[in-house]
Amino acid sequence: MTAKDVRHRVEELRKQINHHNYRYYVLDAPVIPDAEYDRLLRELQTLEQQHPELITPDSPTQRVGAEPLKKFGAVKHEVPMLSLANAFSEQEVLDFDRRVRERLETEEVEYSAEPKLDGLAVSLLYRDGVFAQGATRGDGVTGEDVTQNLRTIGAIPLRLYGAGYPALLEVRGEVYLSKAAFDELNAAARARDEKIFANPRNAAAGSLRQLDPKITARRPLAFFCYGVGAVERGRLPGEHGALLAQLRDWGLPVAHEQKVVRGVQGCLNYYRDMAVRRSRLEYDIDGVVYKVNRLDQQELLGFVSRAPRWAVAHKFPAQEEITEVLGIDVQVGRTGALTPVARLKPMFVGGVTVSNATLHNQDEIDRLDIRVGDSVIVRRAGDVIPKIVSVVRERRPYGAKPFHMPKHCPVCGADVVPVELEVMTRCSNELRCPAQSKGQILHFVSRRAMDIEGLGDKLVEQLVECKLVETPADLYTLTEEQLSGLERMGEKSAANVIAALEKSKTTALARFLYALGIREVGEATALALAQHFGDLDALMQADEVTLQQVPDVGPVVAAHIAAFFHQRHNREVIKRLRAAGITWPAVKIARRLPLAGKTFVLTGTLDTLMRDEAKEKLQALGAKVSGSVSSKTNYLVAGADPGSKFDQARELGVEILDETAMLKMLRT
Ligand code: 5U1
Repeated sequence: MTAKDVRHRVEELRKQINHHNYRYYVLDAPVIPDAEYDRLLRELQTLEQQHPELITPDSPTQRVGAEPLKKFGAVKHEVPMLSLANAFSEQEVLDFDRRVRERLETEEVEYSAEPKLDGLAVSLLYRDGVFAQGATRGDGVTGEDVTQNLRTIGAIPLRLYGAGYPALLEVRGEVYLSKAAFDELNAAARARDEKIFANPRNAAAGSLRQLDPKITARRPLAFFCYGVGAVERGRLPGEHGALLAQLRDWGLPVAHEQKVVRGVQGCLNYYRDMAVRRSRLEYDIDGVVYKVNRLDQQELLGFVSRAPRWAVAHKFPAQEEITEVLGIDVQVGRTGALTPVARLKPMFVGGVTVSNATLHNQDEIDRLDIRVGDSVIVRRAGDVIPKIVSVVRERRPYGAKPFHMPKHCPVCGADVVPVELEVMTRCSNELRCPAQSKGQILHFVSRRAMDIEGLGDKLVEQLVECKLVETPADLYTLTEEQLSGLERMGEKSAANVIAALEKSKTTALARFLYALGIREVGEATALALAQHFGDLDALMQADEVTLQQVPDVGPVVAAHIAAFFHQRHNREVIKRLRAAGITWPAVKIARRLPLAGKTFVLTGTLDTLMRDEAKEKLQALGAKVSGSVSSKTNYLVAGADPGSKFDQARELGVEILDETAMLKMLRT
């Protein structure tokens, strides 16, 4: 190649790589596989190594390489980086909109609505389209020069894409870590026994503020822009939405969820929509931002003490709160598993009051080093169960001792044994531990199992404590006199319970199997077993190899089932239950499961079927029925007044059926 050829090839490669960066980071629509991209980058690196005179600072190869710093320099923001006023309720948003309309003397305002990312605000300065300097927000007037670290972030273009940008353009936005990147980072830290980050925001901030850019380069940071600061020699669109679209065209990623809405109702609808979508976004958000869309109106409104009058952050209820561990209880579950649970000083987090959080097992307690009296940070994201994420060590009270799981069952005092291959421990007293029999019985009577009404938590507790009931079979020996003699049991209630027990005797094989509480046998497996064997005796005699012929039954589940039926005690209980009159209609052995592999979700009120009936019908044909919509859902069956699942399904492009369509599908 001549020197001219090399120069042309280098330019061509840079153009191609920048184009693929744009497709990947901005449009989220890559057109070549990663391996092909890597090949282009390697070819460019090789040519630059052979011809160092061709290297330019905006070359895509020049992201990492700067030497570690002793400390960050200071950067003065020519246009101050403002903060945002917060609104914590719809009323506060209504007030914000009223103030805006009053000042502008207008009836309705158009807003740009955007997700508020939980990351780190930064400013990026482009001179003639080339990334020249990057800084943190700092105090809004002066920030830290993190140029070399920002260069390592793939989503930040080293050269703007396309043409027509101002000679000087300062872009503002947020550096963040996706939830998946955060989990990966923490998993790796855990594997190396290093300190883990409490949340993606801390991880992003910690990663960006590294003096050695090589460390930052190893962290999968991302970037979204949401506005501009200083602009010289160039014109920008007159509306915020159009401005973001222009920045996107210049290769700067903008959140895909950004949209222009009309009036305050448009804002509030956007908030509700984002609150639903939040848990499915790839990144954490702590609220949404509304900005007056017209820039001339923004100018009219101006600022008040470092915050613009034309924008507000509408925050979601706090997802993290600090509280105190009042105690650590150890609960014994239906299968005898011991679970430590932190009793917390109640606090409001993520929209609910939380007063306890599971600690899972001794490993988790050790990992967090959690002690009674500790102040802890509790996180409740979306509708996820609350979780203790870290301990505030500085606030640990003097003398707080490490917690160890008990060696004896806190309910019956029997020895605690480790569960093979798991970090869990179990009470060894399977047959006589009241916690286990109480749990077993509550499961047996539950709605999806034998569906025996009137046997609630308190009554079962009394029955077990008075030794009237030890196994589910004992339930069918109870008399009205025995029941009415118990606390808070009148004659009428006692008669109702006896009637409910009587009614439950006619059931279905699948329900009965589920009610037995065999480990790892949920409703779907119970149904598959019933359909495969057709009768209980055949199932009870099946060995592990035979059991594994049932769809979804693997070696572990097969071992649990075989072990359950092998136990004399269990066979005895089943014998007594059948002797008490429990029967089920013969099960037609399913040969064809036309809906096998299909996942359905049900929402709303169906016209003719109860939801449970619809579920049973679908499952009988091999379908899986799930409680929530995801990318794996094939069909959503929607009745009247569907909930948020309907919107989620629509967004994910899931096929939606009404009851008639579902029934037709069941028939054909
Ligand atoms: N999406 C978004 N986040 N955010 C943060 N827009 C946005 N705008 C901000 C901030 C601090 O400030 C400008 C309104 C000044």
